[in-house]
Amino acid sequence: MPEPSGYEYFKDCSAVKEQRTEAEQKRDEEKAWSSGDWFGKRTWLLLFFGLVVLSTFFAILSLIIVSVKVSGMYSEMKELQDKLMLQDSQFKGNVPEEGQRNQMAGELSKLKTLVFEELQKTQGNMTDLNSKLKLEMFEELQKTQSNMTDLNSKLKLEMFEELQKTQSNMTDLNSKLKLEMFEELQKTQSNMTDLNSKLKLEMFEELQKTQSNMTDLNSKLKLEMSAELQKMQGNMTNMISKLKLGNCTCSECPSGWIWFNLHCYYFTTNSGSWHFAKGQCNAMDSHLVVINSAAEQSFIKREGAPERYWIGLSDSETEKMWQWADGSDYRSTPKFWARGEPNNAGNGEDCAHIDKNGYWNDNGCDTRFRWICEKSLA
Ligand code: MMA
Ligand code: CA
Repeated sequence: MPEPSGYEYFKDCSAVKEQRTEAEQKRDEEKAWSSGDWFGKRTWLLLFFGLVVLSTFFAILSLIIVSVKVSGMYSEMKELQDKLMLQDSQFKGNVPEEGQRNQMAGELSKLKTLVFEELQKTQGNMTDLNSKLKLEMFEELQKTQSNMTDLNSKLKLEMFEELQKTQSNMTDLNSKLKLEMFEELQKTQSNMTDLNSKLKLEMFEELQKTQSNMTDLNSKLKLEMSAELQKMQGNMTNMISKLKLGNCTCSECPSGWIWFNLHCYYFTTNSGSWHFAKGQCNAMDSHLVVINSAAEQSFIKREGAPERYWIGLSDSETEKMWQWADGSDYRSTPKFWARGEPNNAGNGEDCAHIDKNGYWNDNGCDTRFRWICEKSLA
């Protein structure tokens, strides 16, 4: 015979279970109840009933306590009401009569009067106190004032003394300062004097140096100028020689002759008559000087004074008809006669000469004078 499968085995077990008896089931339940399990039905029932009994007990207890308390309170209330009623009746019984009220009003007015009097007294006292206070304050003020005056006087005295001290100190200081300043000034003055002397010395030395330098410079300058002049003279000589025309020396005067404005003048040192002089000049290819301008007159005056010299002017042909030696027109040339000349003194003065003062005079033609010859370079 084959072995049954697992399923079939389990099927068989269920079947066995279904087959259990009711008696067996009852027995199991009883077992459960009696086995002491806390979660059994019986225990729960017992607990429920216990609780019901306890609550009922407490409810009744509370009711009793509350009723006792309420009855107490009620009796208290009653007592209070009685008291109030009693007080009310007493009060109603104490309302004063009219007489009593008048008496009370009288007492009240007396009280008022008393209070008023007391107030007046207090006011009087206050006034007195005030006066006293005023007096005391006044006295105190007077004292304070007197103290202040004393203090002021003391302070003034102290200040005066202090000022006197300060003044004396200042005077001392001033004197000291003056002394110091005087000393300082003296020192400064002495220093200044020294400096001045030094400065003077230095300046003197400097001046001497400058002077010596100037002297040197002057000498140098003179030397240079002399050299320059010599050069210039040489150049002039060359230029003059270049200007020579034929036999005539146009820009150069012969030795002993003086050059002026393109003319040469010869001032003699020997003397002779006017006619002798005229002849001498002609012999030297010249004529007695003829003055044609103020410049020429100045030149003659300058070179001739203070000697007397014959000039080329005479009126020997016709009296008062003055004629120049070279034929120049006497009327058109400037005249430089001395004051009061020509005077033809002694009726015998027909020849003119330069007098000592440089101005012209007519004189006797035989008088012996130096003479001036003139020739043109042109
Ligand atoms: C006076 C004066 C001239 C005159 C000379 C003659 C000195 O001057 O009268 O006019 O020509 O004498 O010597
Ligand atoms: Ca004269």
